[in-house]
Amino acid sequence: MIYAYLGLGSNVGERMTQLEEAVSILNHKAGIEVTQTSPIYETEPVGYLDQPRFLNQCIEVHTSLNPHELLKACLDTEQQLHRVRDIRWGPRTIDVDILLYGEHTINETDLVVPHPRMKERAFVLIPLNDIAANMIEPNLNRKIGSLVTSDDSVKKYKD
Ligand code: PH2
Ligand code: MG
Ligand code: MG
Repeated sequence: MIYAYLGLGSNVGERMTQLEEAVSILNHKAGIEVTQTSPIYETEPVGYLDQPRFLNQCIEVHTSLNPHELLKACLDTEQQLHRVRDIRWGPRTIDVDILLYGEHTINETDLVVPHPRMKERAFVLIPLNDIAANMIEPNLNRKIGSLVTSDDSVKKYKD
C-alpha cells in the first residue's frame, strides 16, 4: 500500500460536480481509497490561455495499485466523465494526473512521476501543500511546503 497524490482540474461544464464525481469514481475503484481532499481553487489557465478558468483540487489516495494501474484508473475516470482530447493543455471536463506516487520516480514513455510540470504550477502546488506539505518531491529532494509560493491567479473557491 502506498500514498499517492492526484491533481484534478476542470474548466468545461459543471466544474464542481465533475470534481466531486471524479473523487467518487476513484474512491469506488478496487484498490483505491481517497484519504484526503484539498480545498478547491479557481485558477487562471496556464499554457493555453484562451480558455475558461479552471477549478483545481488535489487528493490523496491510499492504494494497492501499481503506478500503471493507477494511471489506468485516472484515464478511465476521465473517460467516464466524457473527456475529449483535442488541444494540448486545452479545455476539459476533467483532467486527473498522478502527481506523486509515494517517493518513487518513474520515467517511462507513458508515465513520468513526479509530474514533470508540477514544481512550477501554483494551481497544483497550492492545493497539494494543503494536504501534503511534508511529502518529498523526490527529484528535487524537497518538501512540497518548501516549493509552494503564493500566487494571485489561484483563488480559494470552496473549503
Ligand atoms: N491544466 C493544464 C494546462 N493548464 N491551467 C490551470 N489553471 N489548471 C489546470 O488544471 C491546467 C491548466 C494541462 O493539464
Ligand atoms: Mg492529464
Ligand atoms: Mg494536467
